[in-house]
Amino acid sequence: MDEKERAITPATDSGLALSRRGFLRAGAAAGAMAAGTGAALAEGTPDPLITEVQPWAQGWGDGVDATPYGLPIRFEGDVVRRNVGWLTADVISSINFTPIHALDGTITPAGCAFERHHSGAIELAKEDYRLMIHGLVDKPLVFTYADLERFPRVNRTYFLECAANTGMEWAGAQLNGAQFTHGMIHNMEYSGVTLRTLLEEAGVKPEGKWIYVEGADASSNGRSIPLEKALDDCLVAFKANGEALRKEHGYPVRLCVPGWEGNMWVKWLRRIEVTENAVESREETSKYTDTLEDGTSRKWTWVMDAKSVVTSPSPQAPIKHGKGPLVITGLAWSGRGAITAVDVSIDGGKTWTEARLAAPGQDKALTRFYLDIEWDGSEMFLQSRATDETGYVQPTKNQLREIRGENSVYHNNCIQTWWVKANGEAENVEVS
Ligand SMILES: Nc1nc2c(c(=O)[nH]1)N[C@H]1C(S)=C(S)[C@@H](COP(=O)(O)O)O[C@H]1N2
Ligand SMILES: [Mo]
Repeated sequence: MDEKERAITPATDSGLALSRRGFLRAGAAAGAMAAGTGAALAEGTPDPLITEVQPWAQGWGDGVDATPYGLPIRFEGDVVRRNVGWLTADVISSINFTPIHALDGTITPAGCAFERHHSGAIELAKEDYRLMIHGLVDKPLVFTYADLERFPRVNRTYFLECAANTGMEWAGAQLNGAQFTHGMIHNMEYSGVTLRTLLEEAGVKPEGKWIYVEGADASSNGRSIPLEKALDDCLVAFKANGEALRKEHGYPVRLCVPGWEGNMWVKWLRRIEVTENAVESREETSKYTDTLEDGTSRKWTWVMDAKSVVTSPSPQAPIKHGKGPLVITGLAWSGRGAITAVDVSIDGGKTWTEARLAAPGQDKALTRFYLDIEWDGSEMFLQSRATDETGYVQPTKNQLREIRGENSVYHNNCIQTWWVKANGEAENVEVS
């Protein structure tokens, strides 16, 4: 038998191949074991997908040289970043959203992770990269990319959430999909050097109380960060999920400011100035402050409070299988530490059931939760509520409005409601 023949002949010598009758009986038994979720095969109606040799088993598949760097299979072409038309004033100063409704686990694939740029995504080669540390330091320094690679390295997984995530929902339920209401977030494993290591190399003078960080793009996106945070857990990162940062995520080097608003995670990081006071730049005065009911504004609201959302079922991920076993799943996170519990309600917050965390909550990283229920086929008002290690509990929309009014854009971490109808379709709604 030559190679080609072997590929198109079903195996008969493995002991695994069963006669057609034997196979059907085995199929029916397996169906019965799976708690009624699998369709048990009816006697006498063979499934051609099982009984017939399919086209993909009748010839060669692609060779190993067909895709030196892989993209998702075409059937998954829907799992992509999306814009909200009226939010994207133009493509240069724009935002797109992670398809969280279609992902599972906690790591966001870089290829579909949200992006926010103030002046477009720039192309900066490693050879052209310079990072300057100056200001109130003993020894001003400039690092090349190759220099950064020679400092002791760490790996840490953190979420980045834009402070504007869910910001369109203050006045009422607006955007129909978890991707649009909660998709300004990604969660990656970063490799890099701690900012502390680099600051210690330069030697911070006793008067130094803040750092001012700036990117190499035209917007520069400058932000002031208290020295305490800079020395605590910030990273100067050059890899995400094992590979180089994508151009759009700040190649070759970005800053990670764990748990704090995404705006501070400066991309294409070029300059760190140690200062005595905050600079009060555009991004931390006219932007990224929260205007309250009385017209005054909250300032320095850096931390992203505990938050969660059911990703499925949700408007873009309706229930298609009718009543019976249903997996409810979602994401929870807190900028103040680890998630310790997530509760799920199917009746708009009247009663709650504790969900199962897929893995124990990690510090300032996304946590996946599941609640496995027997759905009776009636409508649900689906909510999730996160609790973090400080004991903080995610507020309802009304609780948040009582304190913050409705003038805010940023830092909306309220409980989200999906109205799941009897036909399985879901809609973004508010319950009072
Ligand atoms: N240099 C630079 N850094 C930047 C920005 C920018 O426009 N330029 N946008 C900021 C904002 S508002 C957010 S929310 C995050 C977005 O990071 P991402 O594109 O990896 O999602 O980057 C921040 N860092
Ligand atoms: Mo942002």
